[in-house]
Amino acid sequence: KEQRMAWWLNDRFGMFIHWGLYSLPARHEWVKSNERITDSAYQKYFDNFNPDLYNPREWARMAKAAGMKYAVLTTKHHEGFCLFDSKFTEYKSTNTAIRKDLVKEWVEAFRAEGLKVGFYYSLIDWHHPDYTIDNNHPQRPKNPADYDKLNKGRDMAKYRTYLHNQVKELMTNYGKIDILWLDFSFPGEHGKDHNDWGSEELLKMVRKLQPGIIVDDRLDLNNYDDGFDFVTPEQYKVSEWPMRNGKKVHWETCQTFSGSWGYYRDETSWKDNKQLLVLLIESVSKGGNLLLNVGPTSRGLFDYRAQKALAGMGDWMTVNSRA
Ligand code: FUL
Repeated sequence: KEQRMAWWLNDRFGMFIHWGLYSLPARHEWVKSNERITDSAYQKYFDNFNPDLYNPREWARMAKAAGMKYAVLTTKHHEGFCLFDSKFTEYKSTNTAIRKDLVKEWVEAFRAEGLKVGFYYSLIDWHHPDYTIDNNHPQRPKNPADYDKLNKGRDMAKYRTYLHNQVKELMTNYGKIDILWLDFSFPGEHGKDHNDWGSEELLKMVRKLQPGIIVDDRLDLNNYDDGFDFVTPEQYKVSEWPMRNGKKVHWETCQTFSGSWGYYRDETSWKDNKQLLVLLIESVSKGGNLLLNVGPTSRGLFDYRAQKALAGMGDWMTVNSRA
């Protein structure tokens, strides 16, 4: 394990990219759930998805210039839309106006700039008809007694097969993948845990197909031997070294420039250059990694505020990065 973690522990700084249909409404990647939007009302974002200015080589150059050494892209977020050409769904970028496997181009572009590549894949899926309605689903009922009624005809076992099939595609069709970022478990009433995802089996398959891959901790396998490679403190500064089962573990904090992960046009809470640098320096000096997020626009561009923030990191990294 320590061997497969070596590059990640050295590189320390990566780019997260949250991109999907939610970049069209441009007000949070959770918009479908937050506003309880129906599938038919959400359809317009699929119909209008056309990132004609998508140039992943440009994204990769900006990541590299910022001093980042690896990147993780949302191949599918909670909304269920796939940026890759999956055999198991029609809800994918190749069926939109752009007609492209966006993941394939992304992987090639980032590798070409010398960055390591990672896939984020959402275990949650608000589009799949077999995915059972739970406490964060857009169609969640006001009255808890209605869950059973709403879930009639939905079959989590079928969704599980779908999810395993898609992860298999991602682990098979794009060459060597350095990181897999699965997201996420929320055990409890009307929540989901490792049994719903088939986590143990899923992880076994991933490790077999990609022996060197590094996997996050959101599969609800915290108590398993080798159930994860690093933990993922989200949106807060880590003050003490994270522990699991009495042992120090590798960690990476993921953070946004403002509040949301998906492109949010009207958000005004952008961190300034000093805040971002402090985040990086504090994380690394405390033994962690920083995965800093960009939410590209629906046409495929990095917002000017993101570009400015990245350039500011780059100025500092140019003189302070060790490799
Ligand atoms: C969370 C997700 O629900 C957010 O949308 C985002 O992807 C973040 C990195 O993880 O759990």
